[in-house]
Order: sequence, then structure tokens, then C-alpha cells
Amino acid sequence: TRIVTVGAAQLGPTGRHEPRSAVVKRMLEMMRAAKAAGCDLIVYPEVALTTFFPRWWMEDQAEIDSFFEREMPGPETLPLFEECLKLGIGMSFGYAELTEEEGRIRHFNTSILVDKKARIVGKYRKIHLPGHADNRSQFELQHLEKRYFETGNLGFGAWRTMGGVMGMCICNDRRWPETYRVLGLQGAELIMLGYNTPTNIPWEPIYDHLTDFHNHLCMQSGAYQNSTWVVGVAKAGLEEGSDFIGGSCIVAPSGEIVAMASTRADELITFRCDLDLARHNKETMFNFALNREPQAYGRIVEQ
Ligand code: CDT
Repeated sequence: TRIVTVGAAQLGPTGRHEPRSAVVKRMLEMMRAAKAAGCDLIVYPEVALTTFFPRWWMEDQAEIDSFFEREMPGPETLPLFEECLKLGIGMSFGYAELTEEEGRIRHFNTSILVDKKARIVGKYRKIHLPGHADNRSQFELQHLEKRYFETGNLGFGAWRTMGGVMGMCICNDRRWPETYRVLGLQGAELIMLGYNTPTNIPWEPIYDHLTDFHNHLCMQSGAYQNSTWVVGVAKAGLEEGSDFIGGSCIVAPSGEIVAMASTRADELITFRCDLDLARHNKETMFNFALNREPQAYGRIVEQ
């Protein structure tokens, strides 16, 4: 057995003017609880440090940038890293990243993986950006990720750390089978992802009644089809008018949900994940080397 005890740290709503220090305090409380519960690793949601700002159309770049982190760790996030080091626990969380690359300012929806020595060992920038870039002002709540973020430019990475092969993706990525497969092809045994998912998409309401079902459906199938653990962590509850689903969960390589949050507030769920369980189906049903037929899959990567 290779046990990695994981804490999925669901966050309840965060207000527009709630300072990062207040969110970090909540995150630290859950980190201490996770350590007390024997966790090796704690996973927080997408854009964990602020409210989920892409719901608003904004034009003032300074206002937009106020939701982004220019350094990681920065002064407000350093306590998370210090506590990681003190407790000897790994962590992953999402944040809006502002960086200068190729001589220009860039904005990404990012998550990082931090090891038990508080070193950033993995970084992922969201590839499947949902929503729209145009102003749909007829709707009180929009979803402007395509306006505020660039498509991630780091690919889907997997990292050998904490005794296993770890992957990350972010929210809408979980709905795409290619995400898990590209991670699975790198041997991922545990995939961490955070999400901010509204119960209602005003311009596309056809499946609103199935939001929770689709949330679990895609993570469970991704876990099973690639024989990997999946840890899905929500920002949940009523946040500035957005009604976000909860349902944070830990999914086993069998596709079964083995732990699930029951509230839509700050809530920690934990599970002892045996990474060796991921090995079974990687060697049998989903032995990729033996059973995949990539010569028939060409259309998947056609533009
Ligand atoms: N954050 C995020 O990616 N949310 C999307 C909802 C998009 S609604 C246009 C999701 O896939 O859950």
C-alpha cells in the first residue's frame, strides 16, 4: 500500500470585499484540522483566495487586476506556505495569476501543488476556459472567464511527489475526457481539481437540474477510465448572488465516491487514498500500452 491521506477543503462563499487575509485564515483553520486528521495533502478550490469575480463585467483594468496574485507566495499567501512547512503537509489551491511573460502582462487561472517542505513542485494553468468574452449585460450574473484569462500554456502536467504521480486540472477541465486521458498517459494516480460551478447558467439553462449529477458523472468516469484517484473541491454556497454547488468529493480509481461534503460551507472531508489501488486497472482493463488503439483516435486531435 501507498497511503496518501487527502483532505478536500471545500470553501463556502467569499464576498467581493472579503480580504485575502480572512480567506487565508479559513484555509489555515482547515489545514490544521486536516493535519489533526492525519492528512498528507490538503486540496482547496479554484480561485480560492477571492470571490469568483468572472461573474461581473468589469472594464477598469486595475479593478480586474485586484483579484489577481502577482507573486506566489506573496505577503498574504505566505502564511499558507509557512503553515505547510510547520505541519509537514502538502497543499494545492487555485488562484488568478498575473505574470509578465514574453514581454507582456498575462492572466491565467492557475493552480499549484506544494510539497510538504512548502516548495511549489507543480503549476497548472487552466486550459478549458468556459463562458464567454462578450458582455451579456441582460444577465445579472455572467461567466467571463474567456475575457479575463488566457488559455493555459503549460499543458496538463503530472508530478512525482508525495509518493505518487500527481496531476492537476481546474473546474471546466473536468468535463473533458481528454484532460484525464492526457494525465492518465503520464501515469497520474491522483488528480486534484477545484471548481466554482453555478447551479444556473442563464443563457444555457437546459441542464440546470442536472448540475450535481454532471459534476460527479464526469469526475467518476475520469477516475475509472484512467484508474486514478480524483479529488474535486468546490467553492460552494450563495456567493454574491451566484448559487454554487457543493458536492466536493474524493473518487476512487473504481469510479466510486468514497467521501463527499454534505454542506455548502467551509467543510473538510478526508480519505486514506491507497495509490496502489490505482495500479490495478492500469495493469489490466486500462493497460494503455496493451489495449489502447491510438491509430483510430486521430480525429481527437484534429483542429
Ligand atoms: N469555473 C468553471 O469552470 N465553471 C464552469 C461553469 C461554467 S458556466 C458557463 C464549470 O464547468 O463548472
